[in-house]
Amino acid sequence: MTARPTLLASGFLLVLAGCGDPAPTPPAGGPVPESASTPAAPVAAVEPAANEGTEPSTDTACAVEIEGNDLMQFNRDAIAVPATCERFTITLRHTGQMPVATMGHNVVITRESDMPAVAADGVGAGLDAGYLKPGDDRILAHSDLVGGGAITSVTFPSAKLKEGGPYVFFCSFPGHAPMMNGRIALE
Ligand SMILES: [Cu+2]
Repeated sequence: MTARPTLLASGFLLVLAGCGDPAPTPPAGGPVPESASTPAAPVAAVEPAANEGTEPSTDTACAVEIEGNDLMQFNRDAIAVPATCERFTITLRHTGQMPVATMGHNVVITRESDMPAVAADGVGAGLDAGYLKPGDDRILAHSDLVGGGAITSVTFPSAKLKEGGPYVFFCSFPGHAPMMNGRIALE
């Protein structure tokens, strides 16, 4: 965190230095057009600073990471989506070791009232369909189904949670939804 102001400051100093050089040396001719482009430099400096966060996406306000394990558990029972986020990303990390066919996990978002039926239809859809019925419009968003050691993510418009809730996230692998679920809501 403290590195950002420092980098920004040093970038700003470089910009200042860049502005100073071409001005006293007009005979060069060539550098003058380049100096005209220097006002864009502060903008460019902002972008790397924003991406500079090498921290996991969990640090971002419009994203969250959730873990699923070999004990059929998520490590969260609620997800708050800031209303200021146009889009929201859920990253699912399967921290277990069991294969997708025996302990697969996904993250599926539906109305709370739709969860049992969507999960039941998912069982019928089978493993190859990620235990989700194709074209099921009750599914607002869902990730891939992954096995131990894998990571996947799903990004969706936050507006999907605006009306008609309460909403839940759950895993649609057969038998997992009753244990692996939680509330998800705009706040
Ligand atoms: Cu699961």
